[in-house]
Amino acid sequence: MAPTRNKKLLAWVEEIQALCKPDEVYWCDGSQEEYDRIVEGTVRSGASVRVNPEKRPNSVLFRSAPSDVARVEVRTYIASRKEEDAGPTNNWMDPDELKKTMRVLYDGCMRGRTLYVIPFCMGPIDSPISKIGIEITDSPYVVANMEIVTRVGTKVLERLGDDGDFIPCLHSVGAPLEPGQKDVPWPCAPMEQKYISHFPEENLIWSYGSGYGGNALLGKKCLALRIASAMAHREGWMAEHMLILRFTSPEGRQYHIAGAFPSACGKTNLAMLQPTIPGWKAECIGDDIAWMKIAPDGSLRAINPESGFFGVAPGTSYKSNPMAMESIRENAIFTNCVLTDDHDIWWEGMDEPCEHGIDWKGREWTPASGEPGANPNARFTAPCRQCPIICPDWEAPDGVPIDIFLFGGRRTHVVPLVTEAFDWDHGVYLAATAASEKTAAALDVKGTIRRDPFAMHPFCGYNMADYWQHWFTMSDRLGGKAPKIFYVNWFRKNPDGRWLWPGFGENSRVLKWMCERVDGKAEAVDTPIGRLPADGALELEGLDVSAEDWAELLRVDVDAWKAEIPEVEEFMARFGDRVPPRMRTQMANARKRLGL
Ligand code: OXD
Ligand code: MN
Repeated sequence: MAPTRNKKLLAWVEEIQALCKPDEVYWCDGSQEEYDRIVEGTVRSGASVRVNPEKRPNSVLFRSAPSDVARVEVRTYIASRKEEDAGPTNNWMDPDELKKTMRVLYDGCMRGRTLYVIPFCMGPIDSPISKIGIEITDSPYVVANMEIVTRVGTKVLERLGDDGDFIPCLHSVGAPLEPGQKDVPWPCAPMEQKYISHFPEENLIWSYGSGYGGNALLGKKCLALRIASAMAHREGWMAEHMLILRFTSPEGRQYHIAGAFPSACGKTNLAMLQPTIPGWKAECIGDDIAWMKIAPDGSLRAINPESGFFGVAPGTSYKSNPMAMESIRENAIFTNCVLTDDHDIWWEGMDEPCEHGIDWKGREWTPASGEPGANPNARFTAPCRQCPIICPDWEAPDGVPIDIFLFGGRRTHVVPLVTEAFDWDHGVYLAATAASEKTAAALDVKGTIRRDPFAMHPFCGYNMADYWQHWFTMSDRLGGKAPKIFYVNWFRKNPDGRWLWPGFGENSRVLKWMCERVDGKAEAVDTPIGRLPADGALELEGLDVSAEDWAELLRVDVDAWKAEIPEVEEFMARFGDRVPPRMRTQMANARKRLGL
């Protein structure tokens, strides 16, 4: 019996059941008993292996099919009625055409499998900012992950009630089983049958053919960013690809920082920062997504819509991110990591080397194997509550007030350690022209530098130029309560290829300067690209950065900036006359300041 009387939900489940023809239907209640049972089922079927419970209680490792290891941007669609509403950064298809194609694929696609109904809430159950989604999937891996990264089950159906609305999210791995056919550990469909489809005008998600991460855990990138960004545009709020952290001064003044960085720029590390400057404290609220609304007092308040981390594993260590390492000591799901001889997990960049194990493809592995043991986009999934520095207010229904927006990317040259925007509109220009060197989180990104406006290039569910206008409009509504905007680059190198900035916990020094700027306390100097810390304004005491390296970190190479202008303008030209007039003003100002 279905545990709801919600008519829209009952009708949708019935429709999808008739289309996908599963062997059975199971409604998730979100209990621990259910999670344990579903995970145990994957162990018994051979889809996962249990990690040594003495080392990491209640944790498992999955190995995906080698072709299904990351988000597939070429197969991701924004199916708005008009192509120009999707804009040049999205793949577009006519919604009717796309549905026609996908209905053929969905027909009978769950034969031999269970259809799971996952009621989930993005954001705290009692938050007015939260939204409810229902994911239908035939993947127990998806169920287990969704039960960590979102709030799932009976409590969600209770909030939904008999008439409440939800965002339908349909997912299938696209691998029906014939009677008697044995399943493979990681079922999925070939690349040309994968579709990650969004219908922003109907708040609808259809995903087919991939079982991995953002392609399959539909609450995350699909709902909380692509669909939510379009809803936020219509409804006057913000859905951003941002970490949220609380930074508290020795005097107890709290600052809340929301930061957008493309994949593979250390966003999770920054979200779990351990400050090196005496007396300052950092607490994590979220590591990937922020939903923000203007509160009755005029401040911009943010929640983390997720309840778990789905972090990139390689490179995560007690040195780079001790709080993430502490978060994955138990109750974790690992994907595409190495299984060590004592049945623990391992990946490249972990503190201790691994001499021998089973690699992510299930083969015997040693460091001499010539290939990484873990896939570069291997992941850990763990509940936020297990993070030792999770903020006590991380589930506050009204969110936290944002003081600072941070943007950045991975740039080995040109971009200084930190730049403060002259004002909001200049900040929007900096964020819109953000760029980063390439990432392993997406399979199909070409070239080494990619413009990634607001770190939303893969995640904005409508025309990116309209999204910029939305940012301008939000500032008009926020007025004097608008957060200050900064741009950072932790990754600058000297001409010999040596990192100039130690990064990690030392980034707290940069955050402190920003907080002091918010309070009008620290000095800055104007340059053609924005405001940079004045001599001595950013605390360097106890840090081993030579005067020469410091000068290089803040050097504004006007010629290099000039050289980037044509490419920036070419990028903007892709949006044609949708580019907001205020962005054009910023482009003209940028030229003028550089003497062009
Ligand atoms: C992610 C991404 O997985 O941004 O968070 O790719
Ligand atoms: Mn992300």
